[in-house]
Amino acid sequence: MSEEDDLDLASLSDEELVEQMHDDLYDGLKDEICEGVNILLERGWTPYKVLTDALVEGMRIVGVDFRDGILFVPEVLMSANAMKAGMGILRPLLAETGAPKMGKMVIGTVKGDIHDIGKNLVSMMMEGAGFEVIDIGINNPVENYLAALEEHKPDILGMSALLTTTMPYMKVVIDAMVEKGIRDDYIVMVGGAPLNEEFGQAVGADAYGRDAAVTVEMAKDLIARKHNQLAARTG
Ligand code: B1M
Repeated sequence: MSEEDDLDLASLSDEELVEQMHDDLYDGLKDEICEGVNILLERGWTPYKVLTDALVEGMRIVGVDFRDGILFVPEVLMSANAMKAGMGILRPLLAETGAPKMGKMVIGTVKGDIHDIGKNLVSMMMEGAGFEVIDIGINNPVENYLAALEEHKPDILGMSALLTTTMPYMKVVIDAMVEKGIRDDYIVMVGGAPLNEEFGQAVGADAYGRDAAVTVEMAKDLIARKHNQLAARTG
C-alpha cells in the first residue's frame, strides 16, 4: 500500500486538508477530491468557500504547470475530471438558496474551444442566485447560439472562451445578432481567462465577467436596469 493510500484525510487540519486537496487535484485523484469536499462541508465550510479555496485554487496551480510544460493534456484532463466530480457535489448546494427567480441565461463555450469548467462554475453560481440557466455546452458555432436564443428567449446570452485563438469568435456571434436585428433584445455577457474589460467592449458585449461571483452580481444589475428601462417605457 502506498503512502497516499494510508493518508486519512479526516485527520488533517483544515489548512492541511486544503493543501492536500490541491495536490490531489494536481494528481487527478477524483475520489480523494470528493472525500475532501465532503469533509470540509461536514466541518461547516460553505459550498462557495470549498469551491474557491480548494478547487479553483487547485486548478490555478495546475494551470501554471500546464503553461510551463510540466503538466500535459492527459494529466490536466484528469485534474479537470477530479474538479468536475467535486463541483458535482457542490452544485445542488449552491443552487439550493431558494433565491427568487431572477431571469434566464443561455450560456456556452465558443466554437473551437472545449474548456468548460469556468462556464460550468458560472452556470452553478447563476443557478444559485436564482437564474434559470440553459447550458448549450462547448464548441458552439454561431448557429447554436442563435437557435438557443430563438428557442429559450433568455434575458442574457453568456459566452465563454479560454483560448486567445477562440475568443475573437465572440464577435462573430454578436455581429450575427446585429445582422439579424436581435442584438438589443438580449444582454450579452462574456468571460474566460484571456479576456478583459476592453476586449468585452471591443466585441460589443454588454459586460465582461471576471469570475463567476462578479458575473452573478453584474447579471443581477443588468437585469434590474433592463426591467427599469422597460418600466419607464411602458409606464
Ligand atoms: Co487548456 N489551456 N488547452 N485545457 N487549460 C489553458 C486555457 C491555457 C491558458 C493553459 C496554459 O498554457 N497556461 C492555454 C491557453 C493559452 C492561450 O490561449 N493563450 C491552454 C491551451 C493551450 C490548451 C490546448 C490548446 C492544449 C493543447 O492541446 N496543446 C487545448 C485546447 C483544446 C480546445 O479547447 N480546443 C487545451 C485543452 C485543455 C484540457 C482539455 C486538457 C483541459 C480542459 C478540460 C475542461 O475544461 N473540461 C484544459 C484546462 C483544464 C486548462 C487550464 C489548466 C484550466 C482552465 C480552467 O478550468 N480553469 C487553463 C489554464 C488557466 O486558465 N490558468 C488552460 C478554472 C476555471 C474555474 O477558470 O475557466 O478561467 P476559468 O473560468 C473563470 C473565469 O474565467 C470566468 O468565471 C470562471 C469562474 O470563476 N468565466 C466566465 C469563464 N467563462 C465565463 C463565461 C462568462 C462569464 C465568466 O459568461 C458570461
